[in-house]
Amino acid sequence: MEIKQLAEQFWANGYVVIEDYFSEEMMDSLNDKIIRHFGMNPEWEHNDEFLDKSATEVVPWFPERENEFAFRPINDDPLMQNLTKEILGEEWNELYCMIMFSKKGTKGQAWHQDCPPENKSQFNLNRLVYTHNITDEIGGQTLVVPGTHKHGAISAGIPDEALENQIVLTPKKGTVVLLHGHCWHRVLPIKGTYRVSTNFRAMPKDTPEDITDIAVYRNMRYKFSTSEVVEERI
Ligand SMILES: O=C(O)CCC(=O)C(=O)O
Ligand SMILES: [Fe+2]
Repeated sequence: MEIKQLAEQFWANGYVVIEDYFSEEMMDSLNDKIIRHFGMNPEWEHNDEFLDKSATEVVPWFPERENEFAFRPINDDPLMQNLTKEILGEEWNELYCMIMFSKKGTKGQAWHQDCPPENKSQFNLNRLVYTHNITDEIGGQTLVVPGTHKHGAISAGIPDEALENQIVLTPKKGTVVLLHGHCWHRVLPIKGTYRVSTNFRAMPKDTPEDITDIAVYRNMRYKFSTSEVVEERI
């Protein structure tokens, strides 16, 4: 599909999916790297209050902060570059590369927005790549509510209940998902041995580097840098 049409879909729905994009070989070798880093039972990074209250159980890794640049070809790929430019404008900026690992039997992630939605022109763009198949057996499907990047703060309520109009994405190895940080999204519980996603976050120009410091959940706003609940919502 044309870059312009993909960008139109992104702005209509708050996300766009490109299936079968990256090669099996590239995905297998990056997935091996990810598993070598995490093993099958990595320590939690977040404190217990966050893990319980947010109903979110993931362990992040920022490989480029440790001089591991093996994931760069994802960012440097021509479609990723051209589509990012079409969506964000000529002068977009990279934010960081973040890999998220979920262990077997964990909750995934509750509904959230990655950053506060009050300023519509400032947001993070998730550029997600899946290095293994997500399946109904493994769990860990990504849920989105189309169009909600235009709806302001996510409705307050139970963190992980089913929402009206939710769509289930079941990305396969090599699939790319571009997802607006204000679009309401979550990850279903993990039943298989593990689940990972790789995210090269980007942002429009004039967006602060700490744009993702506060995330919005249905029961709170949470500030990662100080590990505090900055707003109770229910
Ligand atoms: O891993 C995913 O599918 C989505 C993770 C997520 O919440 C994000 O990229 O902000
Ligand atoms: Fe997110």
